[in-house]
Amino acid sequence: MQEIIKAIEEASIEIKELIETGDTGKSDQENSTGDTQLKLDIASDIIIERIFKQLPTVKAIVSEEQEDIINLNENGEYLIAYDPLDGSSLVDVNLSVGSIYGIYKNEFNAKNIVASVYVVFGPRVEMVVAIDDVKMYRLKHGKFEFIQNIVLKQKGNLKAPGSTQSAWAPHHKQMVDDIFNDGYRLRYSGGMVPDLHQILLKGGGLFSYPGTTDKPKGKLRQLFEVFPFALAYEKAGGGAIDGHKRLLEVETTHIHDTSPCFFGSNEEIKRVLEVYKAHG
Ligand code: AHM
Ligand code: MG
Repeated sequence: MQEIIKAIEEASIEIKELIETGDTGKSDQENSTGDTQLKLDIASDIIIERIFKQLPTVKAIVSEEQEDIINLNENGEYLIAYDPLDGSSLVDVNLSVGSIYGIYKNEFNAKNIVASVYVVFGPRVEMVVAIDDVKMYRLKHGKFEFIQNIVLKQKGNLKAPGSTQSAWAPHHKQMVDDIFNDGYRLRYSGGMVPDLHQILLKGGGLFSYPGTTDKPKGKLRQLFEVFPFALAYEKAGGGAIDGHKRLLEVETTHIHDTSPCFFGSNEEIKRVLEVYKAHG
């Protein structure tokens, strides 16, 4: 596992340089979800793939930006699913973005996730590693230095409600409107890495990306985005659900499957379960 984390550090230093100096324009390619890829998506994907290909411990990799799994070493122990540059369309307006890595054993599915790592590229570069607990590191003078453990409070005060409001189910809209009249502040940038990082570091709240009328299974991808953050939130002492059950119990039938998702501290997650239970 340590060599995978070292490889992610190495990739992140290159991706930081790419973000700072690269072209933010569109490429002429689409990914498997039909999104037009930016040149930055493709370039960061190439960096990560090149670095992981050097590790004997990696059995296979799969990127959000590619259609299929790439098999590497038959005797490797780990499978890695990654989103090379989540929120890449925010780079041109200079908002924070991130990379997300889910590290699995045996098969790419929730019950086999053993670790996750995300890297926030903002005014600072920070890396968060969830294994048994959640540890944050910061890039200083070319090296990642341990800063702190991350532990969520039981109840927070931030809300980050994703997707298009006009497509929300009425009970979801009611929940977002109602239950947070309790001093909650809106903190949604449209980049899940910085949005979820903020909730983790500021002690708690709720991030939601629900199923909607146009996308009943939401937008965020299970293997690359949802399961890695589900592990981080659970290991930080909070929760991660699809509205009804733990995200880490959700089945995956295809590598690019998506899932509605809610990440938060325990009080907020309890409230989502109550609201969604009452509405089937
Ligand atoms: P991407 O993988 O194409 O960058 O999209 C993922 C991003 C997440 O970071 C963010 O939470 C979400 O899309 C925002 O979507 P929306 O604008 O619908 O709220
Ligand atoms: Mg993404």
